[in-house]
Amino acid sequence: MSRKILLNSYKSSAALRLCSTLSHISTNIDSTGCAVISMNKAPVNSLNLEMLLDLKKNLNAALENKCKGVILTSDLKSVFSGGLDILEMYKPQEERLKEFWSSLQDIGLLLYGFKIPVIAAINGHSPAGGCYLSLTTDYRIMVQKYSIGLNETKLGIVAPFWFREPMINTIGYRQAELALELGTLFTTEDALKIGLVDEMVPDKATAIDNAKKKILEFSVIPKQAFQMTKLEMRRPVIEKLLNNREADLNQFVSFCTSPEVQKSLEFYLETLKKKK
Ligand code: CO8
Repeated sequence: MSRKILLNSYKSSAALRLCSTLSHISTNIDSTGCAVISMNKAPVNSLNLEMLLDLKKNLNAALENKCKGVILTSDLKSVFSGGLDILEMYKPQEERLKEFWSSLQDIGLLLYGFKIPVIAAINGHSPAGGCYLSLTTDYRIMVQKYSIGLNETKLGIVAPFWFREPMINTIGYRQAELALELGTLFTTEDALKIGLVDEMVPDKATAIDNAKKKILEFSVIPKQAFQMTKLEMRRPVIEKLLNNREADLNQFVSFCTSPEVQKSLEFYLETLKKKK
């Protein structure tokens, strides 16, 4: 089967659907130029290597199609993303583990410095890597009654600096320190109170509608002014990661493959299974 992404300009038709036949991610570009990128990998949109590569392709396609902005959301009923696929980190094969982390770094760099506005329409639970994805966006709209946060410590693992620093930039140092140490998962209501999300809405349709309105609001700002401001605000994290990619990768691999971390991941996976 071929993995094809259509790359026509959205202006040539009222709406355009970009998808790859094997992909769990699809993009719909509406007639106003808003690209809705939807993750659809049951049961929890866990981010494995293939999912990260697909996400990168869809994000780049939105840029190539000269979209006004991107809305990142989920097609699943109650989960935005369950974060990194724990099975990528549990009993890993080293080469794949490296490729996996390197692809995550790519996504982090691409999204945090993305040239057009990105809005997260968080229509379900969003722990760990799911929360991180939303932290890289410009604006977060979350449906009520779900949970969000960097809960890595609860798994016995540590969020890298390029997860932590966007969290600090979003909710401030003290709140981030406490939340990271405790691995807090906030309800939508509490996330709104501390500024982890910008809006709380009753359902996904409202989240998408409001996200489109926000993109239109951004689109009246001259492009260069938007891009330079965003880049200047985010440059310290982006440059730190660019300058430390290799060290960060090596640190991740040695941490992840340590017996203590493997034991913690095994225990956490068992806990998830026992929930049923
Ligand atoms: N990876 C792989 N499998 C997962 C994950 C995941 N992240 N999350 C859930 N699953 C699996 C479950 O084990 C279960 O599998 P099975 O059907 O075989 O029993 C299936 O998905 C469904 O899970 P639930 O029944 O729990 O689904 P619910 O809809 O009830 O709940 C939740 C959805 C809220 C997302 C819940 O599954 C959950 O809390 N998952 C764990 C989320 C989490 O803690 N993720 C952290 C991943 S680590 C990360 O993202 C960042 C790490 C960065 C640093 C690394 C340094 C080493």
